[in-house]
Amino acid sequence: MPASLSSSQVNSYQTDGFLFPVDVLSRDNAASIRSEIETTERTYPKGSLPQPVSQYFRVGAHVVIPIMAEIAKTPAVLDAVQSILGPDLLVWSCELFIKEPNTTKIVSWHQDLTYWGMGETDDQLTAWIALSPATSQSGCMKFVAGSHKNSIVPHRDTFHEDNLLSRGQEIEVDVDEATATDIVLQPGQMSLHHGRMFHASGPNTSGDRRIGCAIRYVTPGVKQLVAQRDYAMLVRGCDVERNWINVAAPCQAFDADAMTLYEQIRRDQAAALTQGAAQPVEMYADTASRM
Ligand SMILES: O=C(O)CCC(=O)C(=O)O
Repeated sequence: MPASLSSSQVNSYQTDGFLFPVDVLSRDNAASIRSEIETTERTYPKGSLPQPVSQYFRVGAHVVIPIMAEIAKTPAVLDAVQSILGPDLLVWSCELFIKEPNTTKIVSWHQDLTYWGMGETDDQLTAWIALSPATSQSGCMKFVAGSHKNSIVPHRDTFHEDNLLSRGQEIEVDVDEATATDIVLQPGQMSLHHGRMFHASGPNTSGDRRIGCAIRYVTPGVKQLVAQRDYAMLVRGCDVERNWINVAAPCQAFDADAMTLYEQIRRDQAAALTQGAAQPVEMYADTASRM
C-alpha cells in the first residue's frame, strides 16, 4: 500500500478539505475485518451488554473492541494522516456508520467540529475507511469542496429518527448540493476529511450493508474546551502536552475495566456533545445493528 501522501495529495486536501480514494487495506483484509465485526455483532445479541452492541460500535469503539483499535492503528492510515497532521497522533474516537440494505437512514449536512468541544482547530481530521462498497446507491458521503474554509456555521437539532447523528443536527444555512462530490470508495479505500467540512450522506438503496469506519485523529496540541476532561489513544509519536487522558487499546472485547472507562468517557464527553441541545440527547439509538 502507498504510505505517505504525495505533496499534490496534501495540497489537494488543504484546498478541498478532503482527499479520496486512498488505498489502505487489501480487499481481503477489509473483508476479514468486516467478518470480525459481524461476528462480534452476532456474539452480543440484545441484552447481553448494558447497551446494544451497535452503541459501542457507533462511538468510542476503540475503547472496548480490539479490532476497532487495530483499524485505528493501521500503518498505511497513520502514514497518510501523518502527512497532514504531523508525527504525533491520537485517536479521539473510532466509530462505525452502518446503513442496512434498502433502508432510509441518512446523515444530514453537518460539520463534525460543531459538538466536539475542540473549537475550530485544523489539527484534526477524520479517516473514513470503507468496509463494504460506498457508492451513490449505497449512501456514500458527499463533500462540498472548500467548505472547511468556513467557520463553524449555525446548526439546528431535528432529532429525526432516520438521522444517524446523535441529535439529528443539520446546517442551518443553504448547502449547494449540486456542488457536492460523491465519495465513492471500494472496500479497503479511505477518504480523509476536515472537521469543518460540510458533509452528508443519503439512504442505502443497495442490497448490501454500507459499513464505514470513521476514525477521528487529533494532535496532542488540541484541547477539549467544553467538557472538564477528555480522552484519546496515542497511536504514533508522543504526547508531551498531555491535554488528553491517554487510554490504551483493550486486550479483549468488552472487558470489565474497559467498560467502566467507556461509561466514564461517555459521561465526560456528554458535556460537549449535548451543549445547547433543544431536548435531552440520548445514547446513540439502536439504528445500526441487525441484532
Ligand atoms: O458515514 C456516513 O455516512 C457519515 C459519516 C460522517 O458524518 C463522518 O464520518 O463525519
